[in-house]
Amino acid sequence: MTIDSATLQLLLDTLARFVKERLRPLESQVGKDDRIPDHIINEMKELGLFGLTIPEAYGGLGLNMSEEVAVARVFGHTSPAFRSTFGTNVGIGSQSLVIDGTEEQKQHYLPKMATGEIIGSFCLTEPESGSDAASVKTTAIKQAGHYILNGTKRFITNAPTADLFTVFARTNAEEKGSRGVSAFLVDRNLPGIQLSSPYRKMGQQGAPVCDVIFDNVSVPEDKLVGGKENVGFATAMKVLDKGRLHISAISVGIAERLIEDATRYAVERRQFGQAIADFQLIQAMLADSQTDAYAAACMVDETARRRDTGENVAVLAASCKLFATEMVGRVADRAVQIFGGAGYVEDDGIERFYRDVRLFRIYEGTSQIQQTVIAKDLIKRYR
Ligand code: COS
Repeated sequence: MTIDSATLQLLLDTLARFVKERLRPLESQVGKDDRIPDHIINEMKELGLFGLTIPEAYGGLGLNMSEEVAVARVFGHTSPAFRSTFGTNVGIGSQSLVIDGTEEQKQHYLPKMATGEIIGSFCLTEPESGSDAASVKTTAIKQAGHYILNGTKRFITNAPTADLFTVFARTNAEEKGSRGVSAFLVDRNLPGIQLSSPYRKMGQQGAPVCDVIFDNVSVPEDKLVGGKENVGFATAMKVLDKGRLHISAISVGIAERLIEDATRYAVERRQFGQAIADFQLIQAMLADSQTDAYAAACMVDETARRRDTGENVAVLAASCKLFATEMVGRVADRAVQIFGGAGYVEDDGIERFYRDVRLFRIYEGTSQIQQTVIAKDLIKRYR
């Protein structure tokens, strides 16, 4: 859907107030406790955040890509763990279903995902299949109306709290590459599913990640996404195209937050008898950060707009993710530099953002994978 601009502005203002008044005061606590408080999760549910991108017909807000990136940017103004709480329902945990699910599958799961009653999670990565996503080894063997799943999925965001896993598994053992992979909707409570302990991570405390182990898990055949075997890899890629734009928008939001914090600090902090903001070497860091963030914002808005017109934006989304996530890494680094010693200790939270943003260059496709996607497309056009 497309909402009118006044309604969108109202939504963005409400969410900006929620971020400022409810989430920002909790950043340090969440960083220490590694947990988002339950009352905040309930407020997120009430605001409809779990259903932002789920179509209205299934109880969500049905935001289009331009609207989604605008919301993601607002959530970039606080710790990314808050966004991650509802992020899998909005993104990789629900979109396989939204994009390629059957009508029955959508009706069964999406309304509950939209309210946050069901948390979705995306199980693609494995111990031996990371960037080479087409090489998944988890198997799904058809047997009497069921698929028997065996394998391990690694570093799965929100798996500790998930009720539904979208699992990518090999249905064709003869085909080692992308053409033998299928997507399944796997309920958490099926026998044979085990979770590892949550990982202790460099950053993004409050966004739980663990491994999911499938040991002879019997999944009814009607849980095959779209009812079609061996097309799961394309589903995963379509989901990731969208996810990459979303992560790019968050990166823009975090860069804006860090520029705001660093500028305020530079204006207040005095050295050599004047505000450090008056030194041109500090100004250069602020100006470079502002320019970086603006460039990424333009890329994200333009790519989202083009996706909304129906254009295939796979390569543009890869460009956005490459630039925006590297950009926020540079901005976070400069923010630490401007804060100096105060940026290195935990009091002002700058070091926490520095650690948090590091993940953006890795998950949903590393910077090097984005470069590969972009270069492959470019070379194909000239060969
Ligand atoms: N949309 C739809 N289909 C796509 C697609 C996209 N964006 N990208 C690829 N495909 C299709 C291709 O058209 C091809 O289909 P055919 O076999 O019918 O021709 C198939 O998928 C295989 O594509 P390709 O040959 O490009 O696959 P590769 O094995 O070379 O891998 C990369 C492609 C490396 C880009 C992919 O494996 C990737 O994105 N890896 C990173 C994984 C990732 O992001 N992991 C994060 C986990 S989630 S946090």
